Amino acid sequence: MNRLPKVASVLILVFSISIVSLSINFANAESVPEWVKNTALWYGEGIVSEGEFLNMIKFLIENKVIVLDSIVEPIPQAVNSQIIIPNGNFDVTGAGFYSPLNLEIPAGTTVTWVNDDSVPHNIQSIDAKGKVIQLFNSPPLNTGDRFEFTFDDEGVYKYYCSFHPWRVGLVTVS
Ligand SMILES: [Cu+2]
Repeated sequence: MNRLPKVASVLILVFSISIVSLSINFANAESVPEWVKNTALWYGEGIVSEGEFLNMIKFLIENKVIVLDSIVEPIPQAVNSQIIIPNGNFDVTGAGFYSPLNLEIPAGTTVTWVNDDSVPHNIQSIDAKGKVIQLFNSPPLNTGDRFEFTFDDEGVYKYYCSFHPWRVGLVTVS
């Protein structure tokens, strides 16, 4: 039996096991039983068969000494999105638009409005004609206050601030 290729393959295997343990999960060397180490050694010396050696690897995997992470596709999750009520939003003559003015999000997204202006504002959902509807309606938001609403259904949602009704924003849910 030619020993060299076998020794080399053991080295490669040990090396790949350490790569696995480094890159996938930490495997504690102290949790590798003595008989496993001996089996690896004896396999290198041609004393134990390849089958026994592979059984030993199987033992290490089954006993979570070698931890293989299963590849799991990330599940798309609803994201949180912010709409900033910027400084100067109250000023009818200024830019100060909601940022973004039309927020586009997937269904299930929680939207947070943040009042970055120096005066209070509120968020009132309105219908196509500009009439307030009870869908998402915030109390007055002081500077730094936040208001959240989760959009579960597709559609184009309009809102305004009842204190400054010239400020109209959109949330488009697809
Ligand atoms: Cu306002």
